[in-house]
Amino acid sequence: MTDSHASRHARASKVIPGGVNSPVRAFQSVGGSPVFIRSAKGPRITDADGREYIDFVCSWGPMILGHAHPSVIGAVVQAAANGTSFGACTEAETEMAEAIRDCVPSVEKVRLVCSGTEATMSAVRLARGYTGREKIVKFRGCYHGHGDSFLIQAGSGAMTFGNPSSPGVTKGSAQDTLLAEYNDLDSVRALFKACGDEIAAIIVEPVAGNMGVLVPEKGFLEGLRALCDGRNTLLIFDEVITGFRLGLAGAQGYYGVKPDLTTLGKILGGGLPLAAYGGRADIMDRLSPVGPVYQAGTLAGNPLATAAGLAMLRELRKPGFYETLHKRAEAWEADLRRALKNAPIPWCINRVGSLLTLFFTPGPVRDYDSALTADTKAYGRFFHAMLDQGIYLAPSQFEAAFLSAAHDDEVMERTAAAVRKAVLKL
Ligand code: HOZ
Repeated sequence: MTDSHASRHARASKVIPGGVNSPVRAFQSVGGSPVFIRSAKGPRITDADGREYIDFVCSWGPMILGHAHPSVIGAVVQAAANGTSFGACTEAETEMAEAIRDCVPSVEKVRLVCSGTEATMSAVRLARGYTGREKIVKFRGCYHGHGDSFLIQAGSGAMTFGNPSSPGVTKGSAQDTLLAEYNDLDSVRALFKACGDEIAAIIVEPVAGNMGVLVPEKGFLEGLRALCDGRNTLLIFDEVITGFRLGLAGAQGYYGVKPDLTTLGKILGGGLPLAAYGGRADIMDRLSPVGPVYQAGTLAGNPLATAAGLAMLRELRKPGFYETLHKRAEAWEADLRRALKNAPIPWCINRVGSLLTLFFTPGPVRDYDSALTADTKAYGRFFHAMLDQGIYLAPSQFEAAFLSAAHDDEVMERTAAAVRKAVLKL
């Protein structure tokens, strides 16, 4: 099994840097060769050798219904038969924008784009255009895609590979990104004290999902809101992960804090490339062609992606969807805690809704520095012990595990049994 993946990876590496189209797919921090996937259905993925795994990566979040859900696939097939791209307006885009406005409390108007990175880059440009200011505040360990402004002390792959700040980002970009500590309002207050009238926006993952899952402490998000209010600084919630994951209203509904702008992606496109940024109408109307801030895209609002996303949202809007998913996630955490009881090394679990990270450190993990105390070597051993038993986890300590509605009792029992055995390899 490993040999064939190794040879596929060797072949890929001759033509693709590192053999991967996104660094988080490489197994560099856990060792071994990345698994090449052939197909997926429900909670399972099948590799190129025909071996099945229970999947807790779920394409890094989008597959909240499980893979190849019939409603989503049906919608894509039907849309494809009508043409794959027009570069012109469709009614489905309006339907999608209305659905987002109806679900997400802060959104009055919304623009569809193709990726989370595009959404965050565009939201920051808009915030700068709206406020006439240049600096943004981001939190160490938060990841907002690979736009220049965000690759400074970034989480996810940047953190996994130990290069949280990327070469290629100009000094100009770097100096306009101010760094604060997640869950530490004083660190934000200090930045406002130093240069508050230059700050266009604070951007934050309301639940950090890219240094592992970190829970916002009581008052943190409310405090950010209060700091922005009355200062001509916009609050941007990057809900690319949490949007439609913690509920239809995302983290802003879950915690009851309304940002000025919100970025969405992942679940929004049902597994196809669709993302969005939206917010107050007076801000969004600064966008071209109404206002002067430019942003565009040939494939923005693509008919296949929009059809997939609309089909996904129809399923999520069915009564009881999130209650059921969150109950299952509670049981998942309880299972894990039981299975890890006799682990020979310290661990802790952070979970919000169906997002969870098991950290190999005593914890609590509440910011970037405490996340970095995790034993990444132990995670690597755990990861491989699980993979050997047919459970596919993120190949990095600093990522979230995602649960889908397709993860049923049988799958959860198999997972708990695998954890009990993996613990012996720690
Ligand atoms: N947010 C995802 C990982 N934390 C991004 C996936 C990717 O970079 O490929």
